[in-house]
Amino acid sequence: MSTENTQSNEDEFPDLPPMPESANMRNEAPEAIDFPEGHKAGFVNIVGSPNVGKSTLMNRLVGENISIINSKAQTTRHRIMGIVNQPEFQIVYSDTPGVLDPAYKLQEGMMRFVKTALQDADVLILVTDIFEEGISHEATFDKIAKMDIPVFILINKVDLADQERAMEKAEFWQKKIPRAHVAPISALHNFNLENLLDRIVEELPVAPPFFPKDELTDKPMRFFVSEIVREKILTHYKQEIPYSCEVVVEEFIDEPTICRIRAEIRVARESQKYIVVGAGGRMIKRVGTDSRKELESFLDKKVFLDLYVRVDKDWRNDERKLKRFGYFD
Ligand SMILES: Nc1nc2c(ncn2[C@@H]2O[C@H](COP(=O)(O)OP(=O)(O)OP(=O)(O)O)[C@@H](O)[C@H]2O)c(=O)[nH]1
Ligand SMILES: [Mg+2]
Repeated sequence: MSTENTQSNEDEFPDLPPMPESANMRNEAPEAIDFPEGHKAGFVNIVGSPNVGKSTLMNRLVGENISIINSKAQTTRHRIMGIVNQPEFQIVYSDTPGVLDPAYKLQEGMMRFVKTALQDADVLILVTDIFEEGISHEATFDKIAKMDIPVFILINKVDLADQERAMEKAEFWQKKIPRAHVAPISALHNFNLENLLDRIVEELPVAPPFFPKDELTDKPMRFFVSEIVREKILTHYKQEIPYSCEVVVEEFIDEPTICRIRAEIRVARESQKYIVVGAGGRMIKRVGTDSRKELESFLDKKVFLDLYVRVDKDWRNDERKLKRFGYFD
């Protein structure tokens, strides 16, 4: 995606701060793209508590595995866009990190993504599940309740509840925001998602596309590579380890028949490095093998993965490092 802004009035307003990323994208109406009269387009942003199934839902709606999914909370750390293109509309979904009160700088960065997603949404999807009791994060909910854009409240994981509980939840949420479209769904089992697309398209504003019509996401290949490795870390380690790791792709060489990748797992402390490596390097080897297999299927070619573990002291609280990892502007 080009970041050049051809309509810039930089000369007139030389001191203006740079646009936030999402606002910038909105100025970028790609003029070369053909679209019919009455074309609809908009940002459909998905928010909700950790672990309720936001990423599972976005992947279903887009039809591709864009966001990593895991049974541990706080899997998603970034705002990740998944784009659905049809000749007559373009839906730009955004998956976001689960809403929480930040306890360290990394989480502050994560919550900034949620904040922007609440600001630039044309349509909002609030995901909850049948286990969430009441309203977990009042401040965020109050903001959503006051917004004057269409809101969908999707009660996920109804495959794990009886109908009565699902109905109770639906009534609870409908009372909280009477104008919202409330629906029980199962993102995992693709239940009750058929009509959702049509209803979302109905709510989209008439607008030109924001992205070229063949784009699927706003993120580069390296991002998905690091996310695949991070997902394996979430799967293989317990407790605080996944939350203390960041994956940095240091080298990505895409050759015709093989992809050569060098990635570093950054941990916050020396003791975590020992756990991640494991006795005789067993654990890191497992993570490497699983990552390589998935990368091969994702990239559709052979992958050579060189995986290192490095201590990057207290990176989670270091704003300069977090900037480099893409959590702050
Ligand atoms: N039974 C059931 N499990 C689901 C459903 N949707 C998601 N899950 C599971 O719930 C867990 C969390 O799913 P995610 O999609 O990662 O949830 P999330 O809201 O994106 O989580 P964070 O990124 O951590 O905030 C995973 O184990 C999913 O397989 C569903 O409809 N039914
Ligand atoms: Mg997620």
